[in-house]
Amino acid sequence: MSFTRRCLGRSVPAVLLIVLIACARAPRPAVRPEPPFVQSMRQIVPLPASVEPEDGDPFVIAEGLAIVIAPGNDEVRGVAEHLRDLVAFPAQPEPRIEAAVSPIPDGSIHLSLADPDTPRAPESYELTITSRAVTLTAPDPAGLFYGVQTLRQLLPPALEHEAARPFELRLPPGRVADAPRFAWRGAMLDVARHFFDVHDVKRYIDLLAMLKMNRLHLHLSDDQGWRIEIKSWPNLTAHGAKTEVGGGPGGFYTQEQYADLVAYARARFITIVPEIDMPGHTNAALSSYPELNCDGVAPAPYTGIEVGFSALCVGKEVTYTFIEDVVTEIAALTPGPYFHIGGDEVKTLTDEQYRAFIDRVQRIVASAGKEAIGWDEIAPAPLLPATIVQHWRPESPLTDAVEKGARLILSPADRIYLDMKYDVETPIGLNWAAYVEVRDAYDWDPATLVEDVPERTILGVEAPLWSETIAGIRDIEYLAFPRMAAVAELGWSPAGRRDWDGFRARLAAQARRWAALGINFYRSPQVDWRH
Ligand code: NGO
Repeated sequence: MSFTRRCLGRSVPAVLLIVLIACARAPRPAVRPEPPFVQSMRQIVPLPASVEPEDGDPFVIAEGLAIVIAPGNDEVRGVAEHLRDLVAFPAQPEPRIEAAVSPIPDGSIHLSLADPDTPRAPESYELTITSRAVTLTAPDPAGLFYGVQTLRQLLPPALEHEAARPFELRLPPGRVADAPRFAWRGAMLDVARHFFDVHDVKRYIDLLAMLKMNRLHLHLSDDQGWRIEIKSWPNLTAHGAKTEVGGGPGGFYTQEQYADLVAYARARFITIVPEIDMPGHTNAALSSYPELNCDGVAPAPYTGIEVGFSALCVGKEVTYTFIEDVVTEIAALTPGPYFHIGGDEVKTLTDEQYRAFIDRVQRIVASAGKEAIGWDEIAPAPLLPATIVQHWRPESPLTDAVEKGARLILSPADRIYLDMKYDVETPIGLNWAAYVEVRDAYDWDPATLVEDVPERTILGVEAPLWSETIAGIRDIEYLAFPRMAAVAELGWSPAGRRDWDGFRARLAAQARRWAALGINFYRSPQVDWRH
Protein backbone atom coordinates (compact mmCIF):
# COMPACT_ATOMS: atom_id res chain seq x y z
CA MET A 1 0.00 0.00 0.00
CA SER A 2 1.29 3.47 -0.82
CA PHE A 3 2.42 5.83 1.96
CA THR A 4 -0.46 8.19 1.18
CA ARG A 5 -3.06 5.44 1.35
CA ARG A 6 -1.57 4.08 4.55
CA CYS A 7 -1.76 7.49 6.12
CA LEU A 8 -5.14 8.56 4.86
CA GLY A 9 -6.91 5.21 5.00
CA ARG A 10 -8.21 2.76 2.37
CA SER A 11 -11.32 4.70 1.61
CA VAL A 12 -9.59 7.71 -0.01
CA PRO A 13 -10.90 7.95 -3.58
CA ALA A 14 -8.32 7.77 -6.36
CA VAL A 15 -9.23 11.26 -7.69
CA LEU A 16 -8.50 12.84 -4.37
CA LEU A 17 -5.22 10.98 -4.22
CA ILE A 18 -4.15 12.37 -7.58
CA VAL A 19 -4.94 15.89 -6.43
CA LEU A 20 -3.00 15.40 -3.20
CA ILE A 21 0.05 14.05 -4.99
CA ALA A 22 -0.05 16.84 -7.58
CA CYS A 23 -0.17 19.44 -4.82
CA ALA A 24 2.70 17.85 -2.98
CA ARG A 25 4.84 17.99 -6.16
CA ALA A 26 3.94 21.56 -7.16
CA PRO A 27 6.89 23.97 -6.80
CA ARG A 28 6.67 25.92 -3.56
CA PRO A 29 6.79 29.68 -3.64
CA ALA A 30 10.29 30.91 -2.84
CA VAL A 31 10.73 31.62 0.88
CA ARG A 32 10.81 35.37 1.13
CA PRO A 33 12.76 36.99 3.92
CA GLU A 34 10.59 38.89 6.38
CA PRO A 35 10.18 42.41 4.98
CA PRO A 36 11.83 45.14 6.99
CA PHE A 37 9.17 45.98 9.52
CA VAL A 38 9.03 49.17 11.50
CA GLN A 39 7.33 49.17 14.87
CA SER A 40 5.05 52.01 15.85
CA MET A 41 6.13 54.47 18.51
CA ARG A 42 2.57 54.43 19.78
CA GLN A 43 2.71 50.87 21.13
CA ILE A 44 5.13 51.25 24.01
CA VAL A 45 4.24 49.73 27.40
CA PRO A 46 4.42 51.34 29.90
CA LEU A 47 3.12 54.42 28.08
CA PRO A 48 5.84 57.12 27.95
CA ALA A 49 5.23 60.64 29.19
CA SER A 50 5.58 62.01 25.66
CA VAL A 51 5.91 60.39 22.24
CA GLU A 52 6.36 62.30 18.98
CA PRO A 53 6.61 60.02 15.95
CA GLU A 54 7.96 61.68 12.81
CA ASP A 55 7.58 60.99 9.12
CA GLY A 56 10.72 60.05 7.34
CA ASP A 57 13.17 57.26 6.94
CA PRO A 58 13.90 54.85 9.76
CA PHE A 59 17.26 54.36 11.40
CA VAL A 60 18.77 51.16 10.07
CA ILE A 61 20.95 49.04 12.32
CA ALA A 62 23.58 47.83 9.91
CA GLU A 63 26.56 45.57 10.27
CA GLY A 64 29.36 47.48 11.95
CA LEU A 65 27.02 49.49 14.19
CA ALA A 66 28.84 51.56 16.81
CA ILE A 67 27.35 52.24 20.24
CA VAL A 68 29.04 55.41 21.47
CA ILE A 69 29.35 56.16 25.20
CA ALA A 70 31.26 58.53 27.43
CA PRO A 71 34.20 56.67 28.96
CA GLY A 72 34.66 56.00 32.66
CA ASN A 73 31.24 54.91 33.91
CA ASP A 74 30.83 51.16 34.42
CA GLU A 75 27.07 51.30 34.70
CA VAL A 76 26.77 53.18 31.40
CA ARG A 77 29.03 50.60 29.80
CA GLY A 78 26.80 47.88 31.27
CA VAL A 79 23.76 49.49 29.61
CA ALA A 80 25.65 49.70 26.30
CA GLU A 81 26.53 46.01 26.57
CA HIS A 82 22.90 45.17 27.25
CA LEU A 83 21.92 47.07 24.08
CA ARG A 84 24.70 45.41 22.10
CA ASP A 85 23.49 41.95 23.15
CA LEU A 86 19.96 42.86 22.08
CA VAL A 87 20.87 43.96 18.57
CA ALA A 88 23.85 41.71 17.83
CA PHE A 89 23.34 39.53 14.78
CA PRO A 90 24.28 35.94 15.41
CA ALA A 91 27.29 34.90 13.31
CA GLN A 92 28.26 38.51 12.53
CA PRO A 93 30.77 40.80 14.19
CA GLU A 94 29.29 42.32 17.36
CA PRO A 95 28.40 46.01 17.36
CA ARG A 96 31.32 48.01 18.74
CA ILE A 97 31.14 50.00 21.94
CA GLU A 98 33.27 53.14 21.51
CA ALA A 99 34.31 55.95 23.78
CA ALA A 100 32.65 59.27 22.90
CA VAL A 101 33.69 60.89 19.67
CA SER A 102 32.49 64.20 18.35
CA PRO A 103 30.58 64.67 16.15
CA ILE A 104 28.60 61.45 16.53
CA PRO A 105 29.34 59.31 13.49
CA ASP A 106 26.42 58.55 11.16
CA GLY A 107 24.78 55.22 11.74
CA SER A 108 25.64 55.05 15.45
CA ILE A 109 23.67 54.93 18.69
CA HIS A 110 24.85 57.42 21.29
CA LEU A 111 24.22 56.95 25.02
CA SER A 112 25.12 59.87 27.25
CA LEU A 113 24.60 61.15 30.75
CA ALA A 114 22.98 64.58 30.78
CA ASP A 115 24.74 67.64 32.10
CA PRO A 116 24.25 67.48 35.91
CA ASP A 117 23.58 71.24 36.04
CA THR A 118 20.29 70.84 34.17
CA PRO A 119 17.81 69.34 36.64
CA ARG A 120 15.99 66.27 35.31
CA ALA A 121 13.79 63.69 36.99
CA PRO A 122 15.63 60.60 38.29
CA GLU A 123 15.33 57.57 35.94
CA SER A 124 14.10 59.79 33.09
CA TYR A 125 15.43 59.71 29.53
CA GLU A 126 15.15 61.40 26.16
CA LEU A 127 15.40 59.41 22.99
CA THR A 128 15.72 60.86 19.50
CA ILE A 129 15.75 58.65 16.42
CA THR A 130 16.57 59.99 12.96
CA SER A 131 17.67 58.13 9.87
CA ARG A 132 21.20 59.37 10.69
CA ALA A 133 21.63 58.46 14.37
CA VAL A 134 19.99 57.50 17.64
CA THR A 135 20.70 59.61 20.70
CA LEU A 136 19.69 58.66 24.19
CA THR A 137 20.32 61.01 27.11
CA ALA A 138 19.51 60.54 30.79
CA PRO A 139 20.52 62.00 34.15
CA ASP A 140 21.52 58.56 35.47
CA PRO A 141 22.40 55.09 34.14
CA ALA A 142 18.93 53.82 35.15
CA GLY A 143 17.36 56.34 32.75
CA LEU A 144 19.63 55.10 29.96
CA PHE A 145 18.58 51.53 30.76
CA TYR A 146 14.89 52.48 30.48
CA GLY A 147 15.60 54.27 27.21
CA VAL A 148 17.10 51.02 25.93
CA GLN A 149 13.95 49.15 27.01
CA THR A 150 11.96 51.62 24.90
CA LEU A 151 14.32 51.01 21.98
CA ARG A 152 13.75 47.30 22.45
CA GLN A 153 10.01 47.73 21.92
CA LEU A 154 10.74 49.74 18.78
CA LEU A 155 12.68 46.82 17.31
CA PRO A 156 10.89 43.93 15.58
CA PRO A 157 9.47 41.31 17.99
CA ALA A 158 11.18 38.55 16.02
CA LEU A 159 14.43 39.95 17.39
CA GLU A 160 13.61 38.11 20.60
CA HIS A 161 14.00 34.70 18.92
CA GLU A 162 17.35 33.18 19.54
CA ALA A 163 17.72 31.92 15.96
CA ALA A 164 19.56 33.93 13.29
CA ARG A 165 17.62 36.87 11.82
CA PRO A 166 17.81 37.33 8.07
CA PHE A 167 16.33 40.83 8.08
CA GLU A 168 17.36 44.35 8.85
CA LEU A 169 16.56 46.03 12.13
CA ARG A 170 14.86 49.38 11.69
CA LEU A 171 13.85 51.98 14.23
CA PRO A 172 11.02 54.46 13.55
CA PRO A 173 12.01 58.14 13.53
CA GLY A 174 10.74 60.40 16.29
CA ARG A 175 11.26 61.49 19.84
CA VAL A 176 10.35 60.06 23.25
CA ALA A 177 10.73 62.12 26.44
CA ASP A 178 9.94 60.00 29.43
CA ALA A 179 10.05 59.82 33.24
CA PRO A 180 8.41 57.58 35.83
CA ARG A 181 5.45 58.75 37.89
CA PHE A 182 6.46 56.75 40.99
CA ALA A 183 9.85 55.81 42.42
CA TRP A 184 8.58 52.36 43.52
CA ARG A 185 7.53 50.05 40.71
CA GLY A 186 7.63 46.68 42.35
CA ALA A 187 6.86 43.01 42.13
CA MET A 188 6.88 40.50 44.98
CA LEU A 189 7.56 36.81 44.57
CA ASP A 190 6.67 34.32 47.33
CA VAL A 191 9.51 31.79 47.17
CA ALA A 192 8.42 30.27 50.51
CA ARG A 193 5.12 28.50 49.76
CA HIS A 194 6.79 27.01 46.71
CA PHE A 195 10.48 27.43 46.05
CA PHE A 196 11.70 28.90 42.74
CA ASP A 197 15.34 28.40 41.85
CA VAL A 198 17.85 31.05 40.81
CA HIS A 199 17.20 30.40 37.13
CA ASP A 200 13.47 31.07 37.46
CA VAL A 201 13.99 34.20 39.53
CA LYS A 202 16.46 35.55 36.94
CA ARG A 203 13.91 34.98 34.22
CA TYR A 204 11.36 36.92 36.29
CA ILE A 205 13.90 39.73 36.76
CA ASP A 206 14.45 39.89 32.98
CA LEU A 207 10.72 40.21 32.37
CA LEU A 208 10.34 42.91 35.02
CA ALA A 209 13.26 44.89 33.62
CA MET A 210 11.63 44.94 30.19
CA LEU A 211 8.69 46.79 31.78
CA LYS A 212 10.87 49.35 33.60
CA MET A 213 10.05 47.87 37.01
CA ASN A 214 12.67 48.59 39.65
CA ARG A 215 11.97 46.55 42.82
CA LEU A 216 11.78 42.82 43.41
CA HIS A 217 10.61 41.94 46.90
CA LEU A 218 11.43 38.33 47.79
CA HIS A 219 9.21 36.74 50.45
CA LEU A 220 11.98 34.53 51.86
CA SER A 221 10.28 32.81 54.79
CA ASP A 222 6.87 31.57 55.81
CA ASP A 223 5.23 28.70 57.65
CA GLN A 224 5.99 26.27 54.82
CA GLY A 225 9.69 27.00 54.29
CA TRP A 226 12.78 29.06 55.08
CA ARG A 227 14.58 29.98 51.85
CA ILE A 228 17.89 31.70 52.64
CA GLU A 229 21.01 30.36 54.26
CA ILE A 230 21.75 31.96 57.64
CA LYS A 231 25.21 30.85 58.73
CA SER A 232 24.64 31.49 62.45
CA TRP A 233 21.36 29.49 62.48
CA PRO A 234 22.08 26.60 60.08
CA ASN A 235 19.07 24.48 60.96
CA LEU A 236 16.81 27.07 59.31
CA THR A 237 17.84 25.60 55.99
CA ALA A 238 19.06 22.13 57.08
CA HIS A 239 15.55 21.48 58.39
CA GLY A 240 13.30 24.45 57.65
CA ALA A 241 13.90 24.62 53.88
CA LYS A 242 12.97 21.03 53.11
CA THR A 243 9.25 21.53 52.80
CA GLU A 244 6.76 23.46 50.70
CA VAL A 245 3.01 23.55 50.12
CA GLY A 246 1.78 20.10 49.12
CA GLY A 247 4.89 18.33 50.45
CA GLY A 248 7.37 19.01 47.63
CA PRO A 249 11.13 19.15 48.25
CA GLY A 250 11.40 22.91 48.94
CA GLY A 251 14.86 24.44 48.64
CA PHE A 252 16.80 27.55 49.57
CA TYR A 253 19.35 30.05 48.26
CA THR A 254 22.88 29.82 49.59
CA GLN A 255 24.28 33.21 50.51
CA GLU A 256 26.34 33.10 47.30
CA GLN A 257 23.24 32.43 45.22
CA TYR A 258 21.34 35.23 46.91
CA ALA A 259 24.24 37.63 46.31
CA ASP A 260 24.28 36.52 42.67
CA LEU A 261 20.56 37.29 42.35
CA VAL A 262 21.08 40.69 43.95
CA ALA A 263 23.87 41.47 41.46
CA TYR A 264 21.85 40.18 38.50
CA ALA A 265 18.92 42.39 39.48
CA ARG A 266 21.16 45.36 40.14
CA ALA A 267 22.65 45.16 36.64
CA ARG A 268 19.06 45.60 35.45
CA PHE A 269 18.39 48.49 37.86
CA ILE A 270 16.18 46.37 40.10
CA THR A 271 16.64 46.58 43.87
CA ILE A 272 16.05 43.36 45.78
CA VAL A 273 13.93 43.81 48.91
CA PRO A 274 14.35 40.80 51.24
CA GLU A 275 11.45 39.87 53.53
CA ILE A 276 11.63 37.75 56.64
CA ASP A 277 8.03 37.56 57.78
CA MET A 278 7.58 37.90 61.57
CA PRO A 279 6.32 37.45 64.24
CA GLY A 280 3.69 35.33 62.43
CA HIS A 281 4.18 33.11 59.37
CA THR A 282 7.14 31.56 61.18
CA ASN A 283 6.39 27.84 61.48
CA ALA A 284 9.49 26.89 59.43
CA ALA A 285 11.75 28.76 61.90
CA LEU A 286 9.84 27.49 64.95
CA SER A 287 10.11 23.97 63.64
CA SER A 288 13.88 24.35 63.16
CA TYR A 289 14.68 25.76 66.63
CA PRO A 290 12.65 24.66 69.71
CA GLU A 291 13.98 27.60 71.77
CA LEU A 292 12.06 30.08 69.60
CA ASN A 293 8.79 28.57 70.90
CA CYS A 294 7.31 29.73 74.22
CA ASP A 295 6.89 26.10 75.37
CA GLY A 296 10.31 25.07 74.02
CA VAL A 297 8.75 22.44 71.76
CA ALA A 298 9.36 22.57 68.01
CA PRO A 299 6.19 22.07 65.95
CA ALA A 300 6.11 19.72 62.96
CA PRO A 301 6.85 21.17 59.50
CA TYR A 302 3.76 22.57 57.78
CA THR A 303 2.68 22.06 54.18
CA GLY A 304 -0.91 23.37 54.20
CA ILE A 305 -2.14 26.85 53.28
CA GLU A 306 -3.80 28.14 56.46
CA VAL A 307 -2.45 31.39 57.89
CA GLY A 308 -2.23 33.06 61.31
CA PHE A 309 -1.44 30.10 63.59
CA SER A 310 2.29 30.60 64.20
CA ALA A 311 4.23 33.29 66.12
CA LEU A 312 7.72 33.71 67.48
CA CYS A 313 7.85 33.82 71.29
CA VAL A 314 7.92 37.60 71.69
CA GLY A 315 8.64 37.41 75.45
CA LYS A 316 11.95 35.55 75.13
CA GLU A 317 15.27 37.34 74.60
CA VAL A 318 16.56 34.59 72.32
CA THR A 319 13.91 35.66 69.80
CA TYR A 320 15.61 39.05 69.42
CA THR A 321 19.08 37.50 69.22
CA PHE A 322 17.72 35.33 66.43
CA ILE A 323 16.18 38.30 64.60
CA GLU A 324 19.32 40.38 64.96
CA ASP A 325 21.49 37.60 63.52
CA VAL A 326 19.14 37.00 60.60
CA VAL A 327 18.71 40.69 59.79
CA THR A 328 22.45 41.37 60.07
CA GLU A 329 23.45 38.51 57.76
CA ILE A 330 20.87 39.36 55.10
CA ALA A 331 21.50 43.11 55.34
CA ALA A 332 25.20 42.50 54.71
CA LEU A 333 24.33 40.75 51.42
CA THR A 334 21.80 43.38 50.34
CA PRO A 335 23.07 46.71 49.01
CA GLY A 336 19.52 48.10 48.68
CA PRO A 337 18.30 50.24 51.61
CA TYR A 338 15.24 48.15 52.56
CA PHE A 339 14.40 45.20 54.83
CA HIS A 340 10.83 43.89 54.93
CA ILE A 341 9.73 42.60 58.34
CA GLY A 342 6.33 41.19 57.29
CA GLY A 343 4.09 41.75 60.30
CA ASP A 344 0.91 40.39 58.67
CA GLU A 345 -1.85 38.17 60.02
CA VAL A 346 -0.81 37.55 63.61
CA LYS A 347 -3.70 35.99 65.45
CA THR A 348 -2.04 34.67 68.59
CA LEU A 349 -0.65 37.85 70.23
CA THR A 350 -2.33 40.73 72.05
CA ASP A 351 -2.25 44.15 70.38
CA GLU A 352 0.18 45.31 73.03
CA GLN A 353 2.58 42.39 72.45
CA TYR A 354 2.38 42.88 68.71
CA ARG A 355 3.07 46.62 68.80
CA ALA A 356 6.01 46.24 71.18
CA PHE A 357 7.46 43.58 68.90
CA ILE A 358 7.15 45.74 65.75
CA ASP A 359 8.68 48.66 67.63
CA ARG A 360 11.71 46.62 68.67
CA VAL A 361 12.26 44.92 65.31
CA GLN A 362 12.29 48.25 63.45
CA ARG A 363 15.19 49.30 65.69
CA ILE A 364 17.09 46.11 64.88
CA VAL A 365 16.58 46.82 61.17
CA ALA A 366 17.73 50.42 61.62
CA SER A 367 20.89 49.24 63.44
CA ALA A 368 21.64 47.06 60.43
CA GLY A 369 21.47 50.23 58.32
CA LYS A 370 18.15 49.49 56.61
CA GLU A 371 14.68 51.05 56.40
CA ALA A 372 11.92 48.73 57.59
CA ILE A 373 8.87 47.89 55.50
CA GLY A 374 5.84 46.08 56.93
CA TRP A 375 2.43 44.92 55.72
CA ASP A 376 -0.36 47.32 56.68
CA GLU A 377 -1.06 45.64 60.05
CA ILE A 378 2.00 47.49 61.38
CA ALA A 379 0.32 50.90 60.95
CA PRO A 380 -1.03 51.16 64.55
CA ALA A 381 2.39 50.28 66.05
CA PRO A 382 4.98 52.98 66.83
CA LEU A 383 6.74 53.68 63.51
CA LEU A 384 10.22 55.04 62.92
CA PRO A 385 10.31 57.96 60.47
CA ALA A 386 11.88 55.84 57.73
CA THR A 387 9.41 52.94 58.04
CA ILE A 388 7.30 52.16 54.96
CA VAL A 389 3.81 50.64 55.18
CA GLN A 390 2.64 48.25 52.45
CA HIS A 391 -1.11 48.44 51.91
CA TRP A 392 -2.67 45.08 50.92
CA ARG A 393 -6.07 44.58 52.61
CA PRO A 394 -8.65 46.36 50.47
CA GLU A 395 -10.50 47.70 53.53
CA SER A 396 -7.56 48.46 55.80
CA PRO A 397 -7.53 51.98 57.25
CA LEU A 398 -4.37 53.91 56.42
CA THR A 399 -5.06 57.07 58.41
CA ASP A 400 -2.77 55.84 61.21
CA ALA A 401 0.11 55.39 58.81
CA VAL A 402 -0.49 58.71 57.07
CA GLU A 403 -0.76 60.62 60.36
CA LYS A 404 2.55 59.16 61.42
CA GLY A 405 4.11 60.39 58.19
CA ALA A 406 4.85 56.90 56.85
CA ARG A 407 5.38 56.42 53.13
CA LEU A 408 3.11 53.89 51.45
CA ILE A 409 3.46 51.14 48.89
CA LEU A 410 0.13 50.18 47.36
CA SER A 411 -0.62 46.49 46.73
CA PRO A 412 -4.42 46.31 46.96
CA ALA A 413 -5.28 42.60 46.82
CA ASP A 414 -8.45 43.11 44.77
CA ARG A 415 -6.47 44.98 42.08
CA ILE A 416 -2.90 43.79 41.84
CA TYR A 417 -2.47 40.56 43.81
CA LEU A 418 -1.25 38.48 40.89
CA ASP A 419 -2.21 35.26 42.66
CA MET A 420 -5.89 36.16 42.26
CA LYS A 421 -7.57 34.18 39.48
CA TYR A 422 -8.57 36.11 36.37
CA ASP A 423 -12.03 34.53 36.42
CA VAL A 424 -13.78 31.37 37.60
CA GLU A 425 -12.13 29.33 34.87
CA THR A 426 -8.53 30.16 35.81
CA PRO A 427 -6.88 26.82 36.65
CA ILE A 428 -4.46 28.20 39.28
CA GLY A 429 -4.59 31.00 41.82
CA LEU A 430 -6.82 32.05 44.70
CA ASN A 431 -9.94 34.23 44.78
CA TRP A 432 -10.36 35.39 48.39
CA ALA A 433 -10.01 39.08 47.43
CA ALA A 434 -11.60 39.06 43.97
CA TYR A 435 -11.36 37.75 40.46
CA VAL A 436 -8.91 40.17 38.84
CA GLU A 437 -9.19 40.47 35.07
CA VAL A 438 -6.69 42.65 33.21
CA ARG A 439 -8.99 45.66 33.27
CA ASP A 440 -9.47 45.37 37.06
CA ALA A 441 -5.70 45.40 37.49
CA TYR A 442 -5.29 48.42 35.19
CA ASP A 443 -8.30 50.67 35.56
CA TRP A 444 -7.73 52.52 38.86
CA ASP A 445 -5.53 55.30 40.08
CA PRO A 446 -3.08 54.99 42.98
CA ALA A 447 -3.73 58.60 44.03
CA THR A 448 -7.44 58.07 44.61
CA LEU A 449 -7.49 54.48 45.87
CA VAL A 450 -7.65 55.30 49.55
CA GLU A 451 -9.43 58.40 50.80
CA ASP A 452 -7.30 61.04 52.48
CA VAL A 453 -4.04 59.56 51.27
CA PRO A 454 -2.19 62.31 49.41
CA GLU A 455 -0.12 61.32 46.38
CA ARG A 456 3.09 62.60 47.94
CA THR A 457 2.92 59.89 50.64
CA ILE A 458 2.67 57.16 47.98
CA LEU A 459 6.03 55.69 47.05
CA GLY A 460 4.47 53.58 44.36
CA VAL A 461 2.85 50.25 43.56
CA GLU A 462 3.86 46.63 43.99
CA ALA A 463 2.28 43.46 42.64
CA PRO A 464 2.64 40.45 44.97
CA LEU A 465 2.57 36.94 43.57
CA TRP A 466 1.89 34.48 46.38
CA SER A 467 2.71 30.89 45.53
CA GLU A 468 0.29 28.62 47.38
CA THR A 469 -1.04 27.29 44.05
CA ILE A 470 1.85 27.78 41.65
CA ALA A 471 4.87 25.62 41.14
CA GLY A 472 7.13 26.79 38.32
CA ILE A 473 8.03 29.60 35.97
CA ARG A 474 5.18 28.75 33.56
CA ASP A 475 2.67 29.26 36.35
CA ILE A 476 4.40 32.48 37.39
CA GLU A 477 4.21 33.80 33.83
CA TYR A 478 0.58 32.83 33.42
CA LEU A 479 -0.53 34.80 36.46
CA ALA A 480 1.89 37.70 36.00
CA PHE A 481 1.31 38.36 32.29
CA PRO A 482 -0.42 40.46 31.13
CA ARG A 483 -1.30 41.94 34.56
CA MET A 484 2.31 42.88 35.30
CA ALA A 485 2.22 45.20 32.30
CA ALA A 486 -0.79 46.92 33.88
CA VAL A 487 1.10 47.37 37.14
CA ALA A 488 4.15 48.69 35.30
CA GLU A 489 2.00 51.29 33.63
CA LEU A 490 0.28 52.28 36.91
CA GLY A 491 3.73 52.89 38.35
CA TRP A 492 5.35 54.55 35.36
CA SER A 493 2.90 56.49 33.20
CA PRO A 494 1.37 59.93 33.86
CA ALA A 495 -2.17 59.55 35.22
CA GLY A 496 -3.74 61.92 32.72
CA ARG A 497 -2.36 60.16 29.65
CA ARG A 498 -3.42 56.61 30.19
CA ASP A 499 -6.77 54.92 29.67
CA TRP A 500 -8.04 51.39 29.32
CA ASP A 501 -8.74 51.47 25.57
CA GLY A 502 -5.29 52.79 24.79
CA PHE A 503 -3.67 50.24 27.08
CA ARG A 504 -5.68 47.40 25.60
CA ALA A 505 -4.47 48.25 22.11
CA ARG A 506 -0.84 48.65 23.18
CA LEU A 507 -1.04 45.40 25.13
CA ALA A 508 -2.20 43.53 22.04
CA ALA A 509 0.89 44.82 20.25
CA GLN A 510 3.09 43.11 22.88
CA ALA A 511 1.79 39.64 22.04
CA ARG A 512 4.27 38.85 19.26
CA ARG A 513 7.24 39.87 21.39
CA TRP A 514 5.96 37.93 24.40
CA ALA A 515 5.34 34.88 22.23
CA ALA A 516 8.85 35.18 20.76
CA LEU A 517 10.20 35.29 24.32
CA GLY A 518 8.22 32.16 25.14
CA ILE A 519 6.18 33.88 27.85
CA ASN A 520 3.22 31.74 28.88
CA PHE A 521 0.83 34.68 29.06
CA TYR A 522 -2.92 34.58 29.65
CA ARG A 523 -4.78 35.50 26.47
CA SER A 524 -7.42 37.57 28.23
CA PRO A 525 -10.66 37.84 26.24
CA GLN A 526 -10.61 41.56 27.09
CA VAL A 527 -7.76 42.08 24.62
CA ASP A 528 -7.83 41.60 20.86
CA TRP A 529 -4.53 39.75 20.58
CA ARG A 530 -4.60 39.55 16.79
CA HIS A 531 -3.44 43.13 16.36
C1 NGO B 1 -2.22 37.53 52.23
C2 NGO B 1 -1.35 36.80 53.22
C3 NGO B 1 -0.42 35.80 52.53
C4 NGO B 1 -1.17 34.97 51.52
C5 NGO B 1 -1.85 35.88 50.51
C6 NGO B 1 -2.63 35.10 49.49
C7 NGO B 1 -0.62 38.91 52.98
C8 NGO B 1 0.15 40.15 53.13
N1 NGO B 1 -0.61 37.89 53.81
O1 NGO B 1 -1.38 38.66 51.90
O2 NGO B 1 0.18 34.98 53.51
O3 NGO B 1 -0.27 34.13 50.84
O4 NGO B 1 -2.71 36.80 51.14
O5 NGO B 1 -3.28 35.90 48.55
